[in-house]
Amino acid sequence: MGFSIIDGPEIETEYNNFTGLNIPLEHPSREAFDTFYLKDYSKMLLRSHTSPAQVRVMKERKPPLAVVVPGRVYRPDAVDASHSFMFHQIEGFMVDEGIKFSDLKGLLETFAKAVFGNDIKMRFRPHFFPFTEPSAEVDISCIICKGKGCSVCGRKGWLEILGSGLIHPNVFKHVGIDAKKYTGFAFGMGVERIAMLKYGINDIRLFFENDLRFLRQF
Ligand code: 2NL
Repeated sequence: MGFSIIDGPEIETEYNNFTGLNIPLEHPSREAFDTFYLKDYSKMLLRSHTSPAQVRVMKERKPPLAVVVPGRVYRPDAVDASHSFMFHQIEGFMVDEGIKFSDLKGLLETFAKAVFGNDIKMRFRPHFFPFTEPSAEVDISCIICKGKGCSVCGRKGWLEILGSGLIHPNVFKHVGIDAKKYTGFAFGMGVERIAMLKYGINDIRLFFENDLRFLRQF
């Protein structure tokens, strides 16, 4: 689809991880409880999402832009079957004149059908992210019960696969892109979560235990 694949550093500034993304100073995700800081409340941290790499790209390059950023992210969560202190995200964004929500919708539907099959349904659910407005979470019809309701989807018939939205004008201001001229969309997803849904993996720790029998079965 013409997206450039870009890397960013895993050690980031507080500015790129939070402030540039319109995440307010009092936001709970900034606390040491939810983010690994290198020294006590220093300005450097382990990125808690891949978005700071997108902030870097927007500062360095001019629109039109179409970029995806895969990579490791870190959060001080207690490890269990669905949480790990390190996991992977893929985020993407597109910025140009006249980018619309329907562009995002078409892209994500193509993605969801390529990964989960042509017969899935997709829905957008209104949500809040500080860095997008409007924001939406995206669900697909449950791949196990086809939407009827089962234990995998918690009887809802839908599975959340990612978050998305139109880039907030305050983010454009921080990176020096003219929000009157340009619009854009962005989306982000957890790589392990997508793989766990697609392949029916019930424990995230399997990805990181280095047992090659686990990886070789795919
Ligand atoms: C989720 C949600 C999202 C973005 C990531 C983004 C990046 C920039 C500006 C605006 Cl630089 N947005 N990224 C937007 C919406 C959702 O991720 O649940 N990820 C696992």
